[in-house]
Amino acid sequence: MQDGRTTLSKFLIDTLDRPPCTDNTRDTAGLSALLIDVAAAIKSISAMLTKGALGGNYGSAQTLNTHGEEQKKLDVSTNDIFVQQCEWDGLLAAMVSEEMEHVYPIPPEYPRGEYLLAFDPLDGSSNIDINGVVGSIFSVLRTRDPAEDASSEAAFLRPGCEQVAAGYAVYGPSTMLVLSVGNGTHGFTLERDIGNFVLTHSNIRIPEETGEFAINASNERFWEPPVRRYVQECKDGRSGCRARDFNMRWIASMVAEVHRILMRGGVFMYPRDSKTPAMEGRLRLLYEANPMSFLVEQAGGLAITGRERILDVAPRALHGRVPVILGSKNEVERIARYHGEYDRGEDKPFSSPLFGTRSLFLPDFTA
Ligand code: AFP
Repeated sequence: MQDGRTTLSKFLIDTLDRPPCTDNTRDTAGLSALLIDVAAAIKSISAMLTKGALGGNYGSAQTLNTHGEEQKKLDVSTNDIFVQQCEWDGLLAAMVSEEMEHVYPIPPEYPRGEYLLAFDPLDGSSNIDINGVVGSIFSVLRTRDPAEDASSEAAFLRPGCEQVAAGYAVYGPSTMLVLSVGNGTHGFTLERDIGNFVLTHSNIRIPEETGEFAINASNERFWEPPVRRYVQECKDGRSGCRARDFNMRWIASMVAEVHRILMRGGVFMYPRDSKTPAMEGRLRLLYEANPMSFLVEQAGGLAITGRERILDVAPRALHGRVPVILGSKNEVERIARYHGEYDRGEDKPFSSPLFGTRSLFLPDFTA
């Protein structure tokens, strides 16, 4: 498949609807059609966003979502676009969205399919009124068996490793769709003049090394020690134990942060913090952490909560949250190691009334 010439439809036909995929016990043609409907929703949202303030969509919807957060007008209208674009085609059994409290079963007037779609229709919506980068995130599961009540919460409460597809749209200077169906992570750029997504970034790979990290530093006093240790070492730069300088970013849009990491490496952290102890983390598992972790792992990166692989986490609620640390393999492994050392009490600086550092000899001893 050639960057710059392969459209999304051709990519999906070549990837899903021809051997070896069609050798699978279950047909994947429906998945291609579903992803094309999701892409159509993304094109509609992209067209709406480019109108900016002229579209009359800025500002608050004067409503709260299921999490008690104020909804922007675009949160509601982008959610409606996803629902209207995907509910009718007989491919879905149900949907879950950040903007809807309960599972949205496919209405009886439409045929039901075998897939489940979970999505955040507009991620980073606090950036809308400042014309910042925003995105949409989606995750696709298959119902386990036709007899399952797909409109139940239980149908969605599956670990992220069971996803059959995941992706995001990033609405930046260009609109891109980045997706995986389990054979690598691939990027498509919207060719507005013809309305096609064209393959421009095939087989994205995240560099294993990086000198860039992203975290909301205003929460520093609430972080756990292993996170504070890692960030402090990055800030110490070449004068500290890492012996090299780092750079920091924070865009307040997970899609923009993850896209940067897929393009040039880096680490994104929204760790557990004591700011709201009852919350496991800030980001939602089903339609933010899981799809992003799927894409990152398919691109050679890692995605953890700090103590376990995100894709192994068993969801307990539709809108449950998790800590998220993802990106370049070597840095995420280091952060995981710091959490392990902290949990085992091994990260305390060595102190003893009798001996120097970890050796028996005091530091000023020279042989
Ligand atoms: P909004 O969609 O409410 O703007 O939240 C965006 C987000 O879920 C994620 O995309 C960002 O990384 C994170 O929240 C930003 O959180 P802070 O507002 O605490 O920086």
